[in-house]
Amino acid sequence: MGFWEAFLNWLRSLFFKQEMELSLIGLQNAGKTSLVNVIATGGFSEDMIPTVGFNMRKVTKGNVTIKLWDLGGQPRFRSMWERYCRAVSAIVYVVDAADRENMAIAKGELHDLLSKPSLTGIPLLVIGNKIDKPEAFPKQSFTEVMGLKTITDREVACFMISCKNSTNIDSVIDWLVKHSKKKN
Ligand SMILES: Nc1nc2c(ncn2[C@@H]2O[C@H](COP(=O)(O)OP(=O)(O)O)[C@@H](O)[C@H]2O)c(=O)[nH]1
Ligand SMILES: [Mg+2]
Repeated sequence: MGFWEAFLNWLRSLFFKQEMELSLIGLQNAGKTSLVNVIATGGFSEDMIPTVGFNMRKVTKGNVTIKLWDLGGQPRFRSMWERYCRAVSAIVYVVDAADRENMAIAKGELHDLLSKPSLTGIPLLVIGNKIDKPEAFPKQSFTEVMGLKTITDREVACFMISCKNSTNIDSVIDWLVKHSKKKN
């Protein structure tokens, strides 16, 4: 095992010791499942949460619970956003940074979600994924297109990553560790 992989594994082990519940959301195909796989590298258990018409999964490993679902095209289910995000330590929003066609939809869904009063103040991590693709937006344009500067009611971080190449996964895990409640 190289130094880099050993370092990532150390970060992963720190992360799964945290007591934490996260919401991991984004449009279909953004890379949410890939991100869970690259963070957890197996050893997690996965449950479907039976909610009619609403594809919601819950992944658990150690003390960490990740609630995952696909946003977009389901206005009927917006009333459930609050139920699934309230009281989480952080909201992680994944975007395909190379999918320029759907970026406006991704932006709209994010800003609708953040307008829910009960979610005010929950730290937000926005992830631009698939930066291995040549057409991916660079960070500055991504930040602008997603309107991240206009979000002022909470802490916002943004990382550009590639799940495929494991680029910047360490930054993501490090941010998550810093935003979990420490176990005493
Ligand atoms: N090129 C590239 N493809 C990716 C990356 N991450 C995910 N994908 C691909 O994008 C597709 C959707 O990924 P998935 O994790 O299923 O998205 P989800 O619907 O948000 O869970 C799959 O074909 C993945 O292999 C990445 O960093 N780079
Ligand atoms: Mg998925």
